[in-house]
Amino acid sequence: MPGDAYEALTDESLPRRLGAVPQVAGRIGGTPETWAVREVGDGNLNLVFIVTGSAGGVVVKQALPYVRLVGESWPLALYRAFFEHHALVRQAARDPGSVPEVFHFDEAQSLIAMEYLHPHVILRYKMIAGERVEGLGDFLGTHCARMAFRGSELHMASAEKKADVALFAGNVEIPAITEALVFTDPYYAAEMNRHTEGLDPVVTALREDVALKAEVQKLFVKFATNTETMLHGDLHTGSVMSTATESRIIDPEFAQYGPMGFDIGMLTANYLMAYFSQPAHRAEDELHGYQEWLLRVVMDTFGAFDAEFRRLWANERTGMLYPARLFEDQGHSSELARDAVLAAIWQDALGFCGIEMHRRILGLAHNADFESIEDPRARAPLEARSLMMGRAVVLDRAGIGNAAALTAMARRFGKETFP
Ligand code: SR1
Ligand code: MG
Repeated sequence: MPGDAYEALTDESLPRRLGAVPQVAGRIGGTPETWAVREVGDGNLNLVFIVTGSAGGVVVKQALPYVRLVGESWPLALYRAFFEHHALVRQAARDPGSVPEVFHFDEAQSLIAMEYLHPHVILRYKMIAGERVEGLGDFLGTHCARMAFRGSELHMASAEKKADVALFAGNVEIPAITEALVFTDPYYAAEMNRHTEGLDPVVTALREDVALKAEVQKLFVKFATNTETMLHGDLHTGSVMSTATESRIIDPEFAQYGPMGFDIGMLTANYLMAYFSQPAHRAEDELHGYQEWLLRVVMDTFGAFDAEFRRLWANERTGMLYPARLFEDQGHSSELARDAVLAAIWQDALGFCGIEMHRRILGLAHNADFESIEDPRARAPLEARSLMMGRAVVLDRAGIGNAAALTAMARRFGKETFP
């Protein structure tokens, strides 16, 4: 029924609608009346159904015309599914196998039917449960490097990249959420903010810190104006699904062109928040080992990013930026230039990392790592460490030379008590 008026799916209407789509119905198997339909969406925005039948299953994601977390009082454009679909197509091309396969996209219904990842679990829940994922940092770092490099004019033909920037520039309402909830609201007493009781002194200190606010605004300028590459735009541990040995990236509806350091920086913040939340989730005998594994993931992610970016620089530098005709063709090494590009990405990543470590504690959208700690007296001191390290990362990032220094900082802040 392409082109028909949007209707939010229900357990009853879904089989009717998707039963008529052969490439979806065939994956599920049997007749639509026999399908098992479960709505499992636990994110902030959308409906997500798992539909299973005799042959297997699919996941059906549908945008709602409002922010699910808040309700109908906050309307939100349905067109985000269009951009999510385009982002999934680009992610699959730029890093094959990294995202679920798309079987069907219905623009009028803002609906994407895609591969049912199982037994994958949202990475954030695995981290809360203390589970390890083999190869996690390698996969995510490599993915971030491929997306950063292959979506930029280091690699893409300029006309193609500019057309893509123009296309994604239409995704207005979704970046506006990040612009408000990430870069602005946490730094003043905005209406939708909330924070754990007991954190007031730390929150006040951050909001009174003019140097911090100025630095955050500098990073906001980059986010709002720099179109280096296509971003996932919301790459946190809730946007990764893993088994013990394999991971995939999901949910790129916040896709936009932006700075290369954004995704890896946001992801790192979520690793670090998992790290800081651990004392509430692990018994003493497991705590240290698991926290060290999380810091190893930080190291592996940046190690893999760096290695893959260098490999792509050597082998896939086909765009207009830093062309071989200015360097290698003249008998000149481009290594110095490459290292400066990598250093700039690292610095941006640190800045975005620090901001994400604030907004998940001060803003509207919190994360389960801390939210699942029921006792606010246990939660507040752990959140305070994240807030204070986030501040130090933003303000002192020029002096943080590498991932080892960042993880050493996490160990230090993990021992601190803040009022
Ligand atoms: C109103 S949406 C809040 C958050 O949920 C999404 O996952 C993004 O992280 C957004 O900032
Ligand atoms: Mg999401």
